[in-house]
Amino acid sequence: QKISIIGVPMDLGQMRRGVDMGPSAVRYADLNERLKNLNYDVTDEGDIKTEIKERADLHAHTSLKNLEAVVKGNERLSTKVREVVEKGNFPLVIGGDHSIAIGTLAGLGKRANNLGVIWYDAHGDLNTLETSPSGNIHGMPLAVSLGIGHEKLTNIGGYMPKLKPENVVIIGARSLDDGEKELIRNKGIKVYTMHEIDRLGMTKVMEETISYLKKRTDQVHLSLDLDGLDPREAPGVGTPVVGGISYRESHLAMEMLAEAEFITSAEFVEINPILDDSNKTAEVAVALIGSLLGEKLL
Ligand code: DIR
Ligand code: MN
Ligand code: MN
Ligand code: MN
Repeated sequence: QKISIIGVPMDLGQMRRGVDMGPSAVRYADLNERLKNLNYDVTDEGDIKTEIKERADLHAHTSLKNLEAVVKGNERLSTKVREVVEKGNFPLVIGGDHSIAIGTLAGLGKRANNLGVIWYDAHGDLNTLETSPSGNIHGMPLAVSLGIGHEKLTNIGGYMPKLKPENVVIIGARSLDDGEKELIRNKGIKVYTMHEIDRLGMTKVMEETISYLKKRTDQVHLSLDLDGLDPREAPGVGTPVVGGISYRESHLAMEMLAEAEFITSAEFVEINPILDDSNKTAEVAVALIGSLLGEKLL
């Protein structure tokens, strides 16, 4: 099978610098090599152009920070993802902050009848301009993909919505804003918070997630925010939250997804080498990508 790596050096969806270096950090951690050893035919598509860093435009008539630049970068990403899917390759998107999920899902959704998503994250990313405590678009991509939010964001790729709420499973949540909790209840979105992960164990969480999505979707995208993991093991993220998913649990989750053979695209986001301990977080990302794509211990 063919894999296309797409780097997205986007850092305008949040306020901390350095996450634009995520794609380089992951390449430096030997992503390509790792995938070639698994006998994939790998194409590195390079990086999507993102705007020159003029942060938090003071002139914007909106408190959605860097809206125009985030929209432009995501339009380009959406086009690239669609091209990659059309040539039959598996898109592997490397961020960059989580606002890039808007473009990834826009590119994927056009081709799928019933796109499913696993949102592996400490956060819900279900904010809107009205509910956001920060105005940071990286806290909004899941809401946007459901068609909820500023129309410049929801219309990226020229259609909306990209996703149905019943086709989403959130795993690892432990920092949800009030408006996000309300949206989860109103839309009936399936969520495994850290509480359920502790109670049921990751094995059961993944078994349930896989059978839930297999029943109702024809393609499944994994959107993995490295802050879903515990900051002890993935320290290079902009918004760490204690009490997260362990490296071992994450590794198991990826292996179970590989066994289920139903992931059709993936993205790994929020890797910030400036906040990292050496290049640990990028290395964790590459190890998880390896497992997700079929690496075995024996
Ligand atoms: C917070 C943080 N809920 C916000 N979100 C983050 O700004 O909307 N998402 N960090 O990954
Ligand atoms: Mn996120
Ligand atoms: Mn997060
Ligand atoms: Mn393992």
